[in-house]
Amino acid sequence: MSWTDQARNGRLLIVDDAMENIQILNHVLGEEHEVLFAMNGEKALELAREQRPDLILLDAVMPGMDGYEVCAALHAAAELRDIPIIFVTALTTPEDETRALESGAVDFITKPFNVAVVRARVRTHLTLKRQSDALRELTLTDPLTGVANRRSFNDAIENEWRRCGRSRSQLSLIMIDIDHFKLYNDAYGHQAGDACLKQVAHAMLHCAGRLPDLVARYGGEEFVVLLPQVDQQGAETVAQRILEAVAGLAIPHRMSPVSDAVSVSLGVATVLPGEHGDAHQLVRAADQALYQAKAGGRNRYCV
Ligand code: GH3
Ligand code: MG
Ligand code: MG
Ligand code: MG
Repeated sequence: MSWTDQARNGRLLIVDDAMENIQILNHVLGEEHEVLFAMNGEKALELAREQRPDLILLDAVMPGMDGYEVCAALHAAAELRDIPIIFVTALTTPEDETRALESGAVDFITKPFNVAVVRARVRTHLTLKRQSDALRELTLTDPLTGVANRRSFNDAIENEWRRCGRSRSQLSLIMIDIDHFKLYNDAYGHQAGDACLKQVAHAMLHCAGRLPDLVARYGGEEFVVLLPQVDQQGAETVAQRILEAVAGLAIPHRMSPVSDAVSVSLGVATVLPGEHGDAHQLVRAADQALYQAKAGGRNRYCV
């Protein structure tokens, strides 16, 4: 088995203004991949946005937006930037090829092409794309619980701070800390502690179900839930839901002075991000509210 053998069943977007060229490429690649096609640059961008192909095969010379412009537009969009682009073109000079690579293409295939070479190159780039996606996923995920890690949270809060600032909408943050977790480990052992962390993390995922919401492990037995475009009342509702969901897990905690079962304390904060201040301010506010919840007896949320 060659190293690219797993690179089948990719979703490819073929962009060419000539139907005949699309048909040829579809014939070459359609058997082992899902093929979408667009006959102009605008349609290509629309499809890329809607269907998120794994790879784009792009013609250079087209009326209207040409391939270089499509390439530049794809690279300007953060969510499309990582889709690899292979130029497939009748242009053949080193200058054409250089320009394509400098515009962000990963490869350059000249027409007329060899069928086997096109298949092999597509597989190679799909393999590389899958490997880089997997690595990226690893850098953003907490290995124990499977939720986002702190790095991912740091990126998200900075992005959402800017985004909510632009749209003049509120940004809420909940910090969650498991109560008397040291005693839990002492009573049941570290492995049971790990299993408890997983269960609590999963329970929180169900409480913050909307797409822009982010549940992350902030460290040790502390989690955060970031809620873009959610006001204080909405954030309190989520906090209450988390309290109930964790109680609903009914994980016995015989040494807890607070409850018979594992409980959490939560700090809720909401801001309207503006020109002044930064994301740290929101983290500090949630942390202070969490401190209040701990001082006030635990197993509760404070604002
Ligand atoms: P409080 O109610 O004030 O939060 O008390 P606490 O005992 O939860 O707080 P403290 O910060 O003293 O202890 C946190 C404990 O969490 C200590 C540490 O052993 C445990 N912990 C942190 N990370 C992990 C982990 O990955 N696995 C397990 N099993 N335990 C962890
Ligand atoms: Mg053309
Ligand atoms: Mg803690
Ligand atoms: Mg704790």
